[in-house]
Amino acid sequence: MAFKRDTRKVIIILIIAICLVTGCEKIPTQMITTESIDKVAVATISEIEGSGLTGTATFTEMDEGVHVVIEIQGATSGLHAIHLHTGSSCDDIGPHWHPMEVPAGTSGIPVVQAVLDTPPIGVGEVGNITVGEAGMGILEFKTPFWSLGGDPNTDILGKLIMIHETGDTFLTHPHAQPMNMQTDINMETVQPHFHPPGTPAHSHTNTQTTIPTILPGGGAKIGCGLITLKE
Ligand SMILES: [Cu+2]
Repeated sequence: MAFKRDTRKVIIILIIAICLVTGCEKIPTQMITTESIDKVAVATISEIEGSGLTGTATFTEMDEGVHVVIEIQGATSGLHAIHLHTGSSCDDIGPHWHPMEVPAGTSGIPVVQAVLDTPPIGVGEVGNITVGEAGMGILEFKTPFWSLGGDPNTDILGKLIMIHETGDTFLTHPHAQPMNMQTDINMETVQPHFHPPGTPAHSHTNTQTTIPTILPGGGAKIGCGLITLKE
């Protein structure tokens, strides 16, 4: 009998302990589920014409804008321009996304550098990503100029994220005009350089035959991904 009573005591203590533990677990679970969950969009970036580039982009909507992480692999080291295009798929890229109708020839800065007081040249002019020797690059920033499903002038859902073979100057809008290789090779030096007094006259023509590290528009397109809401 004494043994049975002891066993009962142990069982009751066990039940109380389990209830206590379960109860403790329930409190934080309920707190988490009542918190608002961030809206997240993603894009899987695939190569264009055998470039070998792959990557992912994640866009998390927060109170003050969208937090962005873009990761690419298999690219040449150096700068690569990133834009948002308006096409329906990576087979139908379309022009740069410029909902604000920025007048052609406007100077400015890309989205990565822009803050509320200093808006970007266009909401589709994202910025340059830096790729290291291993062919990998990460660009992380937060912007108040984008939303996930908000105002059409800020909504990045359904846009195409485009990676280019060189960096972009982001100096004038628009950059979307097509450039053939001959134009690229013979184009003027695109990075402004300082002329101290007494500098002898010299040509600004870029005569190099390799692809420059930075071009207006970023040269050929090498990677593309469609931005969609994460389920
Ligand atoms: Cu582009």
